[in-house]
Amino acid sequence: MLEYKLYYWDLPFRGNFIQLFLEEVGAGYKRCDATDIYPGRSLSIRNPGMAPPYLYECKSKTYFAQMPAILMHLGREYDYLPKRAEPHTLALKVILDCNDVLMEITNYNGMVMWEKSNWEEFRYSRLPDWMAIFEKTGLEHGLNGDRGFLLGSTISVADIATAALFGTMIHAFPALESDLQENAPCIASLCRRVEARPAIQRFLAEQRAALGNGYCGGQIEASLRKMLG
Ligand SMILES: N[C@@H](CCC(=O)N[C@@H](CS)C(=O)NCC(=O)O)C(=O)O
Repeated sequence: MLEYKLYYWDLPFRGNFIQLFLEEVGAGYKRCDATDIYPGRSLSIRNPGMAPPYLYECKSKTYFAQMPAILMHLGREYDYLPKRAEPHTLALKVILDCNDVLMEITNYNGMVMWEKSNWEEFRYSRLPDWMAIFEKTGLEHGLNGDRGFLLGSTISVADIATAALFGTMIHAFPALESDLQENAPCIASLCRRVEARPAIQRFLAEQRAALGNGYCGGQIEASLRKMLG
């Protein structure tokens, strides 16, 4: 049964946060091209949003935009949010952190292309700090090298988001795998475990066969590839 339509580009970048989640919970969904809504219809849909991803929920006949809002909505629908107030708030904080990292790695949505000097500042200063933030969050909630989740003993939307962020990033740019391993070894292991969950593994195998190591597309992806040689 069709429960959701996800409008996004044929790229993993922000869309995979939602797609990994929909795969994990076995929701009936289809991915539609972002151009079905964006930019022409963006303002005329119910709950308009500025840019893809958009999630259409069939049962409520409504749309949701903004990746973090979409994931929080799905997390609530499928009981993938911690119950206690602190980890519940942290789940949102983790998703917002992920979105900040996406913004930073694309140099603010490709506003300016990367140059060696600012790329190295990002790669060897900001990115390791981000990785360490995720690692410390996990360690504070019982994550270790081969078990546990980011916010406790059960999987939550924060684990899906973390794998969508760093798993996708190191698949697209294998040179960054050692950065993650060095700065956040438990997060590296968490990403591997989330990516090995059966439905997610099936989906990623298909997606990666089709898209190779495509990431965010456009000139900014080319600029990232130039930096990573
Ligand atoms: N804050 C938004 C960002 C949306 C966004 O930047 N979407 C990109 C693709 S990942 C896009 O197509 N942007 C076109 C635009 O901003 O006009 C979210 O988290 O969903």
